[in-house]
Amino acid sequence: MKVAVVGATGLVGSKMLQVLAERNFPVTELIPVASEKSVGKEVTFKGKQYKVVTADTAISMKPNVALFSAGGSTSLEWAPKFAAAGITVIDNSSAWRMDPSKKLVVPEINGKTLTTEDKIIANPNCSTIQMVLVLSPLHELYKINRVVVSTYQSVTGTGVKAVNQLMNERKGISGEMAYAYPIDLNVIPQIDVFLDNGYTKEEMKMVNETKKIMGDDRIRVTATTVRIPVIGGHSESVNIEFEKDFELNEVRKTLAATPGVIVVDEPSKQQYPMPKDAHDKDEVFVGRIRRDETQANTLNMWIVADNLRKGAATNAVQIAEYLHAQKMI
Ligand code: 2RA
Repeated sequence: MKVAVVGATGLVGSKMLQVLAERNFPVTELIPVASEKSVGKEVTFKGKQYKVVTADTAISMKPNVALFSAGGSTSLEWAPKFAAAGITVIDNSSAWRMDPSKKLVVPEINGKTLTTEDKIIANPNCSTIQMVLVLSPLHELYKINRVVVSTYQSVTGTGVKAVNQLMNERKGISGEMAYAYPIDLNVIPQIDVFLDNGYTKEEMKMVNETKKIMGDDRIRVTATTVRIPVIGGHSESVNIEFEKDFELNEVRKTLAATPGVIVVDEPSKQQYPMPKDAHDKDEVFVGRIRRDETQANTLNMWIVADNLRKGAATNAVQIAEYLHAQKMI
């Protein structure tokens, strides 16, 4: 497989290279793509150096698949050009996610809906992926009516500039700010821009993407998304109201048997998921599983995952793996 990674020098792009190598995706030629100012720089993949090229050059090299993580405007401009050249695009930006003609894919949930017609495939938002992976098997059993989620999101979701802001603040160095406020020793209840309804774009991604991935518009989701001074991953406090009642043991067993999900839930031993432990892992961790005692058929849980892995690079590579296994690329 010839594989292009568009945005290869960014946080998610570099993680894509790492995940492709770790999972032994059959890359015969890597084509790293980045903005003009990075062209000519080299990236290392499996011990070999590859020169960064422009998107135009990448198209002329005819990769089988292109993993995009270079922001929405690059995707809007370039994904259709790659697709028109017959190259399947897996896009990590929000540009195509809610386009009714594009699939929004978490392979474990709706990978099977993909066909060779899908030339631009959207990778969901990080905070949505880790939540739906846990919600999906429970929805099948008990049918979800409503989800109330609050997130505690890593600065890595914003990018290198935000990681630098946090580290500089820790060292007392003043530098470029990714956020309007200090992030160290602080919590910022705003991720992305505010919309007319008073919610942020990140919050509405969780609402809308959940319905699309799970294929059920009746699931009601309300979200509060918050940035915290952490780098290991995103954490989520999730309250789920089901139509049917559940047994806690069955919930735990179901989640423990769900591919990609690890249950860490032993309160007596102070065992629960934390971003420090989820960092650089591909799995989604769930714990603090307990009944909401204030109303019927309602569950509380705590979900943690490395947003650069299952929340971005790993999910994108898993889509590519699925397409390759099905001989669609
Ligand atoms: C964030 N959801 O954490 C974004 C990244 N896609 O800011």
